Amino acid sequence: MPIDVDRDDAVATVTINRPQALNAFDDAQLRDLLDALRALRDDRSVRSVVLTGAGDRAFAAGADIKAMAMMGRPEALAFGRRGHAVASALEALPQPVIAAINGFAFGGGCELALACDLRLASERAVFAQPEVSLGIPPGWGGTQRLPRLVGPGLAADLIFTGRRVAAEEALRIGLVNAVYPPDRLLPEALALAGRIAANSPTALAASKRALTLALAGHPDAGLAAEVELFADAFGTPDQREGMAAFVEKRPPVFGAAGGA
Ligand code: CO8
Repeated sequence: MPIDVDRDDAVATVTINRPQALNAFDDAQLRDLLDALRALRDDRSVRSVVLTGAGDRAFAAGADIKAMAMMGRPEALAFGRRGHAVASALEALPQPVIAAINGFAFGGGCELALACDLRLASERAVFAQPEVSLGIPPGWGGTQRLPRLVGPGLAADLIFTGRRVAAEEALRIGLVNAVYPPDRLLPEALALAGRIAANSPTALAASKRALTLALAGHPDAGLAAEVELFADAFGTPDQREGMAAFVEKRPPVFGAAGGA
């Protein structure tokens, strides 16, 4: 399958599985990923998600250049919009998403990683937005999400030069949260996903929504939404259980998303 989904208790692992093309995305692959994300969104038993690439060379080497080479404007617009839909679906998932970047994250591959909530990298990971070397600008959100993560100056450097960023630099500039030896990457990503999954799914979804809004538009709108989302949590079973457990010095036991 071009996209594999595995489950381990409350953690889902989504694997981009086209290693013969270094997991580059054609339209079919994008559609499959979108379908997989929609299914995860509606599965309240999934509490965190890990996104990674098959094989040991690539997370995703971008959009499929061989397919793009044949496209005119209408096809490129549809393909660009599909990439946007996938990135937005990652961002809009109620569950936190961890990108486990095991190799090349180029172009659209880097842009999908940027749409995840957390990024863990293998020591072998390499990042780039090389689109300008192909005669196109970034098209799956890189111009918007990269400056928010690393700052506008560094984003301009990476996008205007297309240069490669090794894992060590990616950590230094805040492009990734942590770097691990290749064989530790997936276990560490799954362990982090498991720790996140132990928390209240309702509170995670509200936090994620508010964090997303923090980077959209003027901070006032995000702050106004944050206070509403914060207040909405009060009186829910998860809020009562989380706070009662603290007071009673025991681990909390949360229900499914929605606080049921
Ligand atoms: N598309 C299609 N096929 C690819 C891609 C790709 N992006 N990347 C690698 N492949 C294929 C190669 O063609 C090769 O296939 P084959 O064996 O059939 O020739 C196979 O994967 C292995 O690749 P290499 O032999 O090139 O492996 P190397 O180790 O020599 O090099 C690199 C690895 C450096 C990653 C190299 O493959 C490379 O530079 N790939 C292209 C990376 C790139 O430029 N990505 C950005 C693409 S543009 C983009 O993502 C824009 C997104 C927004 C689109 C908006 C649309 C409007």
